[in-house]
Amino acid sequence: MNTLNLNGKWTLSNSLNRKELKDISMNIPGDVHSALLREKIISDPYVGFNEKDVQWVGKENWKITRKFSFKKQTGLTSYLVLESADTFFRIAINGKKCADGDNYFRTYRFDVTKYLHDGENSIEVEFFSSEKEAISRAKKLSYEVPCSEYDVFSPNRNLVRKIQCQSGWDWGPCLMTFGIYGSIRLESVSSGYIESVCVNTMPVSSKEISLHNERASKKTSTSKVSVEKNKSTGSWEAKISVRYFSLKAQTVHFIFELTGNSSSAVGACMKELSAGENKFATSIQIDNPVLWKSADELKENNEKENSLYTLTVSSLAARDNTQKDKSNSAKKFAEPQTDSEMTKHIGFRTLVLNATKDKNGCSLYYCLNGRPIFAKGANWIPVDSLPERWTEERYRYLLQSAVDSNMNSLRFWGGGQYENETCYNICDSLGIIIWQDCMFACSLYPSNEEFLESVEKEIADNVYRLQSHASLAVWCGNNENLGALNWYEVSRKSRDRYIVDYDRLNHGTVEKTIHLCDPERTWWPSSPCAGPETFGDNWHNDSEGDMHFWSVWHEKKSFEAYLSIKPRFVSEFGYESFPSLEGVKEYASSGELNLTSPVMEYHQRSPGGNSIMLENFSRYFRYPCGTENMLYLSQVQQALAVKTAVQYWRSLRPYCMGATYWQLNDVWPVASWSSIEYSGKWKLLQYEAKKFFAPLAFSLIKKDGILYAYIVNETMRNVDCEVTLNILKFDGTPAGKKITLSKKVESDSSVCVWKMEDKELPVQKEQCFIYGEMNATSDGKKAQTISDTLFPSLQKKCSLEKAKVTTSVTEKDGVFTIALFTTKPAFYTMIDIPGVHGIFSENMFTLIPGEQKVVTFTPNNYGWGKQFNIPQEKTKTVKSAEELKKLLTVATLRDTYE
Ligand code: BMA
Repeated sequence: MNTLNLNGKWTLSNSLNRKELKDISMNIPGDVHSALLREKIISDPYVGFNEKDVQWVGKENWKITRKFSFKKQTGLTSYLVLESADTFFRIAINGKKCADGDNYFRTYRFDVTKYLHDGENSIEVEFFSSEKEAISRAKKLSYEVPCSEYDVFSPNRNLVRKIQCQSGWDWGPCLMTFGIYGSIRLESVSSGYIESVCVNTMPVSSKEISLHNERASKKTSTSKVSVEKNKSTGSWEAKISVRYFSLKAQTVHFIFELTGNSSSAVGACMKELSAGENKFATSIQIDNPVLWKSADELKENNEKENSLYTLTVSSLAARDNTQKDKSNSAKKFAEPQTDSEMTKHIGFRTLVLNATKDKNGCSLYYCLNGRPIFAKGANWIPVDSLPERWTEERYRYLLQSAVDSNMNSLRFWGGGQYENETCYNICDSLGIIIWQDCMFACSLYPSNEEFLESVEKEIADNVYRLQSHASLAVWCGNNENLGALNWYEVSRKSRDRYIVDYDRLNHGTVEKTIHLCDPERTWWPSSPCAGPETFGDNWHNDSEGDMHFWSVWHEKKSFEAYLSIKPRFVSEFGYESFPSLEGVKEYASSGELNLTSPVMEYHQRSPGGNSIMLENFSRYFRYPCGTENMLYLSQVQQALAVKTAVQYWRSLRPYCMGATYWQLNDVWPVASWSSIEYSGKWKLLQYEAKKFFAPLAFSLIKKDGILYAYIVNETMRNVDCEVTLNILKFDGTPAGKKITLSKKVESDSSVCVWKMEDKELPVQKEQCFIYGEMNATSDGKKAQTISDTLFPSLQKKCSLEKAKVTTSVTEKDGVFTIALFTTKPAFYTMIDIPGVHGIFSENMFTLIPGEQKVVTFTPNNYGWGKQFNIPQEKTKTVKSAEELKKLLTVATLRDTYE
């Protein structure tokens, strides 16, 4: 195959009669807004109210062109391959229209042989406004099909197959982008091309395999396959399914090579093919493969990444049909010439999302290599509203941050996209288990023939593309579309009509196509839902399936509401915070740094969001003074909210087996539920997650007037734990006797090691706090020390004492060690080095007088300046400990009020 990459510099123009809109340089991969921003034709949509001023861009049509030289060879067929073209486009080569498309999520392949000539060629891609197309489609509907709409939005986004959140969301701007975000290339072949390679791995000896297959044939919605827990030996099979598009009836030789972890296997076969699409399957066995591991398991083994196996499938065109050398050796094949090739990086594992009916309802949990896994993670949204900024570096940073905070899974949410290869490759290597929604969110969708046909192709394209990724555990139909049936008057009145639409799309098209293309992977109908064949929104049902628990935040209930449910798997819940001051300054100028200023309210898209945060300050805390204290406290509050939920739900394992909070990242600088700011800076929640998601976790929980200490051990070893509980007064002196206890905690279990009614406390609950420490040893070796702090009463009722916190800083090999000392107990202590990018080993901790706290800070290059338009001077680098100490700031709860 000859490949000519057409990515690179293109020229952008627009038919408006404005000089500055002609001959603009545009990057592919890239988007129109980014090109206009680079040329200063539009102002930065992330700053102030600029988003409003750039809305015109999405209402126009745009054209990109470039020239390329091409060597035309007789006998070769040339395809134009197009990934992630956004969304309505028409292509002309050498002035002749040759292709068009209308679905961003598809991968297109057009035969353009007859349009190409030897020498210089020109190509032009014209993009048409998705917004206008959506409006025109809405007019043609015979009845209304509503969708959720936000403060700044583009209407009828549900009628076009474009990233849904680009039309505006409750955390994101409305930027209706155009462009090509993947690759655009010419592929020329003589015999045909490999359309897809799908791989399923399974242990050869497993008795359960029949169940695996049974599932596929019965098309039930959940899988029952399991292998012996942690089995790592024996033969495994990689079952390989190939789709090959043959240009003519012919014999084609295929070679399969699997290499990795110092083992390899080769296979070959000869196929008599007919013209058009051909499918066949084969398998390769490998002895004792190194199994694919979750992020937790990798850490436990002191490994950074999974070692994946590389599978290469090549097609060699036979010279004529008489050649019938059926030998298994590729070398014997006369003058083999690779015509097309596809490489996949695979991991040997079984991975399913199990739903099992039990006396309480229906459980839901991941099962990896036979071991049930508690899903600890967050929801993933696109990396940026401007697609040109989807750099590999940012994927790596965000996904590594998830793992560094002890997450083992992520949910790729349905309002975003089926992510690019880079993203899944990183998840494969880091051991992040992926829950993949199909791209439908918070809406009703049409079910006319044209729409369903387009969806069917979109699903097939993506399932074939992604199926071989080891990290991919489940295909889920959509996000909250069952809920959306109850959101609109029209659908409440005519539920039957909309349920039929839902069923046609979700089951008749999405599920059916997934079962055809990837029969062995778990299918889950919707998030949230109670399970297969159910059509309720599952909003407040904690007994079966997955749940989106939004009573805290959207229904404004207190954090205690998290303790009022016993969920099976929570795939969404969350609480907002503001970014740090430097994050806020990305959009608000110095005169606007007040939480109710117009800009601050503009960069808050959840209705009444700022008021919810402010109101809850007074629910739990003494009211903070000044903007900076409020920003800090909002992050403390967010971290405490999510911590309250996760600690309790993890304590319920194995009844509850998942806590995936909303949301990991931000697409622009904004107040939101994210735990990582747009710039990449970790909010306090991201730090707190590292503790509450730790495989071995120690938590102090307060529920209905009773105080508990729990240990959750999700490591693969039994652990001996020594727990010390200090009940201290706010001056730091003991309020009672130290409590010590020891307990052996088995692998994959949760145990309550201590409980006490708050009225049994030695002093009134407002006069003390509990500081607990757990020392764990495993196989006689000290594993770690973990601490937690609990206020038996509301923080605002406690008379905290002012603490003087002092610090000392040292530096070694670019890593800074910060030691902190305090005169009085200091709570939710946050250290920060404004303007310097990097990650602390810990943040938001309790300081106890007489105890030194040591934290490290590792600077990184991620964030401002490098990939974005934001001026370079905003990024500081620190070289010495003295320099860092000067910049270091410390915030504590007591400092937020007078
Ligand atoms: C969920 C998501 C998103 C939304 C979030 C916060 O239910 O599915 O649509 O952004 O809540 O409201």
